[in-house]
Amino acid sequence: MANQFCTYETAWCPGCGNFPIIDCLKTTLEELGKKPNEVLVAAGIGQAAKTPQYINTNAFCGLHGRSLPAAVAAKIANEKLTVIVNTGDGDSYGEGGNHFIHNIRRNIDITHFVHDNQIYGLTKGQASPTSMLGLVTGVQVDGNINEPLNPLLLAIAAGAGFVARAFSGKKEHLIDIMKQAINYKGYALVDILQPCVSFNKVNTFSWYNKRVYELKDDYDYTNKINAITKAMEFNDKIPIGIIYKENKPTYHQKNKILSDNIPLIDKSINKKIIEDMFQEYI
Ligand SMILES: Cc1ncc(C[n+]2csc(CCOP(=O)(O)OP(=O)(O)O)c2C)c(N)n1
Ligand code: SF4
Ligand SMILES: [Mg+2]
Repeated sequence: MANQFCTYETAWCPGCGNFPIIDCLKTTLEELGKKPNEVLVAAGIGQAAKTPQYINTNAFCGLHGRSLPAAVAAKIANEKLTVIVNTGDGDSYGEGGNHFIHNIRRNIDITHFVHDNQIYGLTKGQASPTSMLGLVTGVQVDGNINEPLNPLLLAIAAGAGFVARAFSGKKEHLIDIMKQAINYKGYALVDILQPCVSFNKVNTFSWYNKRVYELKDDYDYTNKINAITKAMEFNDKIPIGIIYKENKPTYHQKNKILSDNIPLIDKSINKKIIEDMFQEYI
């Protein structure tokens, strides 16, 4: 049976690491039994941020760095929607860095899949927040002079309840992590290592393949100190899997108006209160 999330022509380069991610996303949604109208895929601007245009769901592309505010607003308006952000490392951690930190604190029940190619792909190879020190590209000819950000460490420190890493070259594992992230009640971050075959000539499929290893069942992701140590492992070995998980109250559970399980869009409005308020300004 054809996947109801459909296949579209894309503007991505042949061999781009975005292809396995979108394939896995469609399989994940299908296998979770989601219907296209029950899902919103949101993004900002970038190569990864074109994802909403290539999948048959509700879609929103905002400004660069503004994927999370749009996604959060949609979830607050209609908690019945499965809200997924698919966007880049620059969009999430650079231009959107402020939103990243503060939406972790809110713990809204959305899923954040970061296509982390360690580069600004769309704009042809400038260093992103996760680019490695010294990375040379066509526009970064003397090498990146800034220390990379560790998004997993930052997310754990900011209080995220679900923090994971995956690799677009390991599809079965990625689908498993995507399912767990979407089913998690609260903000879930999955940093997905995604080669950009055109502009990042260092962090290639073979570079990641040599380094990534799957966390074993005996790894205790509920231990925050363990998780901090694991999150810092990004050298000759890179762990993939759930790095940290903890159940915490969601934004909807904490908020008096939203905690009754009635979506904001279905709540009745007392027009008299609004009319009286407008009268005060006339
Ligand atoms: C406020 C703002 N700054 C810069 C840009 C230019 N710009 C568009 S996409 C992009 C980089 C995107 O990188 P990333 O989010 O990592 O996505 P990728 O293309 O690598 O998938 C930049 C700098 C912009 N559109 N808006
Ligand atoms: S520039 Fe890089 S990230 Fe963008 S489509 Fe091409 S390979 Fe993919
Ligand atoms: Mg990028």
